[in-house]
Amino acid sequence: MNFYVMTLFPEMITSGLNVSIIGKAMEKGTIGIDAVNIRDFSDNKHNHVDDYPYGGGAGMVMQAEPVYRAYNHIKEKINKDKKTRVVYMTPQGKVFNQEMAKELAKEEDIIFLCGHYEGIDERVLEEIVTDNVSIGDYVLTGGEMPAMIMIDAISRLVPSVLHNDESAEFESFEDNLLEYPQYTRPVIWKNKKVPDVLLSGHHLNIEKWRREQSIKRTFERRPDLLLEAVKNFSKKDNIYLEKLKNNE
Ligand code: 6GU
Repeated sequence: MNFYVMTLFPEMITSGLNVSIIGKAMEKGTIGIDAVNIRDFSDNKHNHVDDYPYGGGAGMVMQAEPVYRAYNHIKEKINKDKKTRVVYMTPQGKVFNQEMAKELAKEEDIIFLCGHYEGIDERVLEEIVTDNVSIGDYVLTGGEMPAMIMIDAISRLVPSVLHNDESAEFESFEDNLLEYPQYTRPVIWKNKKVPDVLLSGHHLNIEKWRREQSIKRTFERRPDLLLEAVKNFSKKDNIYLEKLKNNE
């Protein structure tokens, strides 16, 4: 899978994603990340890519033409007869979540557009953008970190980016439940003991305990997720949730 990022700060993207699991996947060639500097496509001798907003107001607006040229440069490298998703990172977009990550992981190529200053000339957005995406209800100075977050979340769903034993199939949000707590050696740390059931070697009991811990965590920390989670609940799950609600 290939990610193309149109940005004024390409080194932010490449240095931020060149490590750990995503860095390994790039090394192996499982994923490719190409950060394209919009400034390289400026149409003036000063390499400016922004100008004052028509109608006045604070800040500068990124011009349409350099963005459009950067886009065409990328399109020339991609399979010509395929329509490619172009994701504009903006707080005015649909809020990114695991479901969207799964959907986008099916794509062969994705182009991200990162804005800075007060935004980008609306006309080029109308011309090229297929998806407006936000990463949450707060305002950032640019779309680079949001794009990196999306690339990370999408990449780990691409086959063979994760090892089998870190598989993304059974984990938080897959069934709208949070993960159960984890422990490793030593058995006692600061007078706190690892739960006995995890030392018992009784796999059915361990599975039951972990399932209940997931439900408990979600109930306590993200009750908003439970509305969806209960749709896949077993009879035992429901009985356990009732106990939690009754403070038993
Ligand atoms: Cl995608 N961009 C910016 N600039 N701020 C944001 C965002 C994106 N998502 C949340 N805040």
